[in-house]
Amino acid sequence: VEVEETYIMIKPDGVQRGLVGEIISRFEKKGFKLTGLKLFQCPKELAQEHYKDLQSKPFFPKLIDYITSGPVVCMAWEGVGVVASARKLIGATNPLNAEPGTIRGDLAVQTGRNVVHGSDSPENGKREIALWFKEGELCEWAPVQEPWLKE
Ligand code: DAT
Ligand code: MG
Repeated sequence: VEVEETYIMIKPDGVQRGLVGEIISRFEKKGFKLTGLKLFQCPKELAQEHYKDLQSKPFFPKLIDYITSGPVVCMAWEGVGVVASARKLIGATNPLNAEPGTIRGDLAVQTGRNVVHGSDSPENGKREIALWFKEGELCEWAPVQEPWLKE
């Protein structure tokens, strides 16, 4: 498994419900490296581009309304196997099917209010980080804990 990047986003319900710290801390505690972070009001066009694979779905308009209904927290995280690991920490798309211990399993009940997004492949991780962050908004840095996380 390689060092990867993933795009994690706390959706407007997560921000409104005061879950920002709780959600960020789960990725921090796991041992991944935060390389980008901002609070952001997403324009409709960006939401549509982000979810373009779902364009033809009946729920697409509602999804775009939801994602643009308030500020989101945009994050880039880096680490060994971070893409799949973050998806596990997040849990199933429908929070009612998400295992306890996962973010959606612990903190959400409906698919249309599932509090957090995570990229589904390393390619999409790169694509989404490039979509949501401008150059200069990402930081390359060496956490002091690194030798205690990697053999
Ligand atoms: P995930 O967010 O787990 O990667 P996805 O990429 O299939 O799931 O869908 C993106 C978002 O679209 C999802 O978080 C919530 C919404 N969505 C997906 N399937 C839905 C459905 N059947 N009804 C309503 N909203 C749905
Ligand atoms: Mg997805």
